[in-house]
Amino acid sequence: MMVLHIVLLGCLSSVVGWVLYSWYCLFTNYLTACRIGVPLVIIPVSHENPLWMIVDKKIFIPLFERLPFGSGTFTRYNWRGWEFQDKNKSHLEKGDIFVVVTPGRNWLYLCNAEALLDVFQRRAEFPRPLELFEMVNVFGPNLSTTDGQQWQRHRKVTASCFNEQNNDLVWAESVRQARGMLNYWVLQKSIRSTADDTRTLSLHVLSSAGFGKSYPFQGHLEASPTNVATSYKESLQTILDNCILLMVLGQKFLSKNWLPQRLRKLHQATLTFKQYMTEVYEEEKRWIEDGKPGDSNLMTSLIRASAGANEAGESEGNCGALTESEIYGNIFVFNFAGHDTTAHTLAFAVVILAANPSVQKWLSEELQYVLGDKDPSEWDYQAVFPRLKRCLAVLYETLRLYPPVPIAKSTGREPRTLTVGNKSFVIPANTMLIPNHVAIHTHPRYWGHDCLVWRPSRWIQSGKGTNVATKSNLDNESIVMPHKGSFIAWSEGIRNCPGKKFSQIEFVATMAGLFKDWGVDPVPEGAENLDMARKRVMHMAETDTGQVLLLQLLHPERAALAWRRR
Ligand code: HEM
Ligand SMILES: *[C@@H]1O[C@H](CO)[C@@H](O)[C@H](O)[C@H]1NC(C)=O
Ligand SMILES: *[C@@H]1O[C@H](CO)[C@@H](O)[C@H](O)[C@H]1NC(C)=O
Ligand SMILES: *[C@@H]1O[C@H](CO)[C@@H](O)[C@H](O)[C@H]1NC(C)=O
Ligand SMILES: CC(=O)N[C@H]1CO[C@H](CO)[C@@H](O)[C@@H]1O
Repeated sequence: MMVLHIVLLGCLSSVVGWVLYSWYCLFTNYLTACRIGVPLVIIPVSHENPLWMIVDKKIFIPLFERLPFGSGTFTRYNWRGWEFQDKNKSHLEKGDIFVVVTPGRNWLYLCNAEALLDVFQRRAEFPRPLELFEMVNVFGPNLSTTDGQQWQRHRKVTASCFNEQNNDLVWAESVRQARGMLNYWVLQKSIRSTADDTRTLSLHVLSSAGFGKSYPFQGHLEASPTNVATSYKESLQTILDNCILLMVLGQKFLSKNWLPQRLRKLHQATLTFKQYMTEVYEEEKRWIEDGKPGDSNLMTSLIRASAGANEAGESEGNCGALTESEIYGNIFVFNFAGHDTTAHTLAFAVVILAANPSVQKWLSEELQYVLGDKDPSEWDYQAVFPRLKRCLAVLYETLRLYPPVPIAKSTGREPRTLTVGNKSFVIPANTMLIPNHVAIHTHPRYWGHDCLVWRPSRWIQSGKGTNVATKSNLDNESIVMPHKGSFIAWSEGIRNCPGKKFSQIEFVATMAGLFKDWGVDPVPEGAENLDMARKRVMHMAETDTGQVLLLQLLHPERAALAWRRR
């Protein structure tokens, strides 16, 4: 009995100790934040607390929301991804800059185009907080987890991979995959696997343009576990789905064989994925050594550029090359950064288009005009891609309201001054600085009164003349670029997304493949008519969306879709 009491007492006192310590940290952070001179919001649990990350929105927040006094600061701000639900509200209430005080760090939210551009340009003063990206290091040091000089070396080599030859590959493969996906979709009366299938598409594009491995599209019901593509897809999927666990537990710990089945499966997935990359790497290297021309996929370019950097480095006396493990690291980052981002964006776009038939019509006008009766295999990247502006506008508009990638910066070790509007602020060291992309993408100052409406045509300028879509003024249309700094889905400045063009090409090619001759509608449920079904699907996109690792549809299978020929 005595022992039990002591154990209980021990547990209790450590919990009490932890709570007291949290409060103490919260209080000192509060004092620090007061000195900045901006509005404050105080929350009791840090956004970075790994245990909280696993349970916040899934369990606790809905529980608290149900309590009578429930809806307050805590339920509004104390979960990852609150920005999406909040839209422009907080910044319209509190101004362009405010701080969320947590027991961990202070989180400063920023929603001002000029100030954001300034932050993106001052890369050394506002570095990316590396801890958040530790997980990626499982596969070797990499672009995302390095900073300073290391990063420059990585970025130089990796930037050379995303070139026009590679873009050609991305285009051709995306068209092929999109046609494959369409062929699979049109055979079914009701498709619930839209998000799953766009994931397959994006994975296959990546594996082709990334490693030179091209697979035919495989629908949700066609996957077979023995297929190489499937095992690669599944291992990557498992890794991406369990990123947070992998980050919290670490690769070393996961290799213990007394762990539960699920964790051992995760470990197995990391091994399978690594093995797959090793095979591709060895194969590509042999090709290069044999002097075969090969194509310009990302892996080949990395190996080549790295060898090139090596020679150049030797003559200059510094070491510019990437090592083998660094190449793996970067390839994993490409997978990590390029897979779900485009997959989720495509899923959003298809579902939202299903709810907006007039936009589909508008798209197909352009597609018919530019592509005519040409066979998809003849669609030429150089000639066609720049002319598909409406397709690109759909991407921009989708990313505006549903930006998948959260961006985070920090002040690092020293306080920094930052000018927002006409006022200067001193931001203390070790403060998180969050460019609030959802807020700036929906701020009426930059986007007008219909800022919350999904309307791709806001991105198109139709030259002079009439608004009637005659042939001549389809050619005169161009993309209007918004106020600089008010659209940051790919981030901005020197550390923006190197896969920006890659994702644009993939998206536009997929739109072309899908919507030239076909259209999509939601399948009505029960007594619904088509119009009601469209409203329901749009409502789902607007409200049943949340941040898992990225922003995504939480239950895409709830929107059953059906394709029909125009
Ligand atoms: C719609 C699609 C995409 C969006 C919205 C997107 C967005 C972003 C954003 C916002 C960042 C910066 C994150 C930060 O600063 O914290 C980023 C980084 C990155 N993205 Fe993308 N991305 C997309 C697609 C891709 C694709 C297809 C690839 C590669 C094939 C890619 C590769 C990368 C890499 C390697 C980085 C890290 C760059 C660095 O650390 O310097 N992205 N992306
Ligand atoms: C954002 O701004 C618009 C336009 O001023 C407004 O109509 C809308 O309600 C705001 N959104 C939110 C979530 O407050
Ligand atoms: C801030 O600066 C702008 C132009 O630079 C000026 O029009 C405005 O009056 C200033 N606002 C304040 C509060 O000083
Ligand atoms: C389209 O552009 C061409 C040349 O730039 C111009 O001659 C023509 O008038 C424009 N048409 C319209 C409808 O704006
Ligand atoms: C977080 C981090 O920087 N991790 C590794 C990245 O790569 C360098 C070498 O390239 C390592 O020294 C870091 O530990």
